Amino acid sequence: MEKILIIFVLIIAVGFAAGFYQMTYQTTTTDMHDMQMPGMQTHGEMPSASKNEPSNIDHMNVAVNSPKAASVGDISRRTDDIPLPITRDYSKRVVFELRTKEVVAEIAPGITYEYWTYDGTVPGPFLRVREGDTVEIHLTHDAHSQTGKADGMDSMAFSLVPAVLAHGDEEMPIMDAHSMDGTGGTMSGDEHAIAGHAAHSIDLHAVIGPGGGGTITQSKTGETKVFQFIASRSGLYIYHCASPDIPTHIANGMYGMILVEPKEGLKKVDKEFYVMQGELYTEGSLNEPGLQHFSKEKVLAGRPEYVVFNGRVGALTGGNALRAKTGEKIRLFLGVGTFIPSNFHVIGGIFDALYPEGDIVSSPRRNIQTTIIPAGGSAMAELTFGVPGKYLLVDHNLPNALYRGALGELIVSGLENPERFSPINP
Ligand SMILES: [Cu+2]
Repeated sequence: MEKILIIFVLIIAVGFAAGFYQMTYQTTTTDMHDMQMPGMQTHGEMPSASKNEPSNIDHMNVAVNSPKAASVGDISRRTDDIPLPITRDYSKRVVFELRTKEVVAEIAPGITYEYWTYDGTVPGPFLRVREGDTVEIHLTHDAHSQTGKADGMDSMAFSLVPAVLAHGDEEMPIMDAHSMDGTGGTMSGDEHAIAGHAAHSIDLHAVIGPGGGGTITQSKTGETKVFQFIASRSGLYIYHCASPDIPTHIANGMYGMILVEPKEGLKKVDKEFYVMQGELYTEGSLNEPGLQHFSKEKVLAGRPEYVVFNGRVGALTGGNALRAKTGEKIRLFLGVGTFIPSNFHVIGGIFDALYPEGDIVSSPRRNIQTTIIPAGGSAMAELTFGVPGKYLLVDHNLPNALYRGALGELIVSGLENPERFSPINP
C-alpha cells in the first residue's frame, strides 16, 4: 500500500513539473483547448540548452519565453521546431505571443554579431494555423534584451559577451541607436533612424490588410501591440519586421514563417523541417573574427559576407543535421527572409513534389532538381530517399554554400540499396 502511495505521489510530481515546464518555455500559445500548440517541440527531443553552448548562460533570461534561445550561444532555430499538423475540422481563434529580442550570438565560431530576433532565434517561431482561423498576434518589444545603456537597462547581451564592451559607442551605430529607446523612440538623426530599433513590428504575408500588420504593430521598447486577421488564404508565408530602417531589421534576423494549412489539411508526411536562408552583412570581411557590426553599405551594394540557413554557419550540420530514414516522406518548409533569392537544391536528391512560391493549393511540380525561392517568399518541397547517406542542402549559387555558409546536411539512415546506387569495379 505504501509503495502505491509513493508511486502516486511521484506521478503527481512529474505531472506538475511537466506543466511548469510548459508554462515556462511556451513560446506562443493558442487557447488551452488546442493541443497543436505552436512553439512546442513536436519532433524529436525536448529543447536542450546543452548543444554547443557554454553552460553558464543557459539559464539566463535573455529569452525565457523561447524554448531555443535561452542562450545567446546558438542563434539558430531548430529545423524540427515545428508545431504538429492541424487535425481539427473547424475554425478558431489562435493567439500567438511573440517577443522581439536583440541578442549577441555567433555567426560562426569566434565571429559574433548582434542579431535582432523574434523570440531570440533566427528564424523566428514557425506559426501554424488553419484556413479560416482568426489569428491574434501579440507583439512585445522586449525591454530586457536591450544592449543599450542610456535607458538604464542592464544588458544581458553585454554581460554575456564581454567583447561588446571593448568597442566604443562611436564605432557602434547599433548601440547608439539603443539609447534612443529610453527617450520614447524619438529619432534625432538619420543615422539613428537607419541603424536603430526604436520600434519593432511584424508584417505577415498571410495577412490581407494594409501593411500586413506592420503598421498596427509598431512597438516601442516595453510596448505590446495586438491585432487580429483572418487567415483566409492557405499557403506558406513569410513574416518579417517592418520598422525603420526595414532592410536593417530584416538583415539582422527579424523574419520567420507562418503556414496557413488548407481546410482539408496537408498530406501526411513522416518528417517536417523548417529552413530559412538569409544573408548577413558584416563590416568585417568573411571569416574575420570578433564582434562584427552591421554594414548598411554592403546591403546597398547587395554584397553579403555570409549567406546561411537558420541564422548562422553550421546551423544544419553535424549535430544539427536534418535526420530521416530511407523511404520516409520528408517535407521542407523553405523560405528566404532577406534580399537575395535562394537557388535551393539537395545534392543527390530530387523533389518528388514541389510547391513553389508558397502555393500549397495547386498541384505540385514533379521531379524538380533546384527551385528559386524569392526574397520574401517560400517553397514547400517533398522528397524521399531510397539510399542511405549524407545529402547536402545548398544554395546552388555554390559560392554561397561553399564559402559563405548556405550549406546543410540531411543524414538518411537505412539499409544500403546497391541496386539503386553503388560503385561498380571496372
Ligand atoms: Cu524590428
